[in-house]
Amino acid sequence: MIWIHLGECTGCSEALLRSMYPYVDQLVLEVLSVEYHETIMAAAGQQAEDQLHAALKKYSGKFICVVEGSIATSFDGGYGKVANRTFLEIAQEVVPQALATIAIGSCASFGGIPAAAPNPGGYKGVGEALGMEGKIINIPGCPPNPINVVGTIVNYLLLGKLPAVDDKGRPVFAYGKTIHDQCPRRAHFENDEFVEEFGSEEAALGYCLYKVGCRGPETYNNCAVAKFNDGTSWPVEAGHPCIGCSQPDFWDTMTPFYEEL
Ligand code: FSX
Ligand code: SF4
Ligand code: F3S
Repeated sequence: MIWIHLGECTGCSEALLRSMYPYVDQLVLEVLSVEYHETIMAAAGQQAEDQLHAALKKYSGKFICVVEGSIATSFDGGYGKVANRTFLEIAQEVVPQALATIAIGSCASFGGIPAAAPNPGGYKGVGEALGMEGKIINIPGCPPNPINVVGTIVNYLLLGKLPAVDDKGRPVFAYGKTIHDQCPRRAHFENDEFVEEFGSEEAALGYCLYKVGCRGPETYNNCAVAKFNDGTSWPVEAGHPCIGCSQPDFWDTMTPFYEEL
């Protein structure tokens, strides 16, 4: 695996470090050969650059590429660089050589926060920026659930193929249903039992968060059943509305937060 970082916050990598089934140490030490990952590799500077190019030479056509972050396309890609090369140049070099490419996070999938209006850098998701839409698997979420990333990779390792995807390139096993359709607060929605103010009695009773801005009805993701951090919790369980972090055009179409759509 070669993992490249472009325009993002590294939350996707942070999420992956909390992977379980398998835990990240097993994943990195026993399951995958991680040839390049800026956050967790020991190398830095020229040594890191040399490692990327050595790995590309050795594994061209045989590696899984994971891209974290979106790509600046305005001003010849001038809004984002690593080692004096633009994100666009780096992605154009690495992605076409991969056996399969996984766009991890909403940034890599659809542009995400770097692409929020007015988007001076012209940030785009990887598929769109490279003209490779439909050839890249998208695992959106800001950050995505590591279960969905690992599930996609393990599916490939076990079955030799990527999982079935929808028309936005998202694996159906994870993004086939809305948050709303899997939400434990759904009965409150149907019964007109809503939280209208945080800290209220209705909030303590676990009523539906629609009126304080929940985007669960238009967000496709499996947070309600997969949960985060070893199944500990997820936004709505913690009392916070879903902000639609995995949808295309998150951030612009989901803000202002905390207001009913
Ligand atoms: Fe951050 Fe990843 Fe959000 Fe983006 O996650 S958690 S800004 S989807 O690319 O690092
Ligand atoms: Fe739907 Fe959100 Fe209400 Fe859950 S809290 S039932 S996802 S609107
Ligand atoms: Fe994101 Fe909503 Fe899940 S905000 S983490 S898609 S509950």
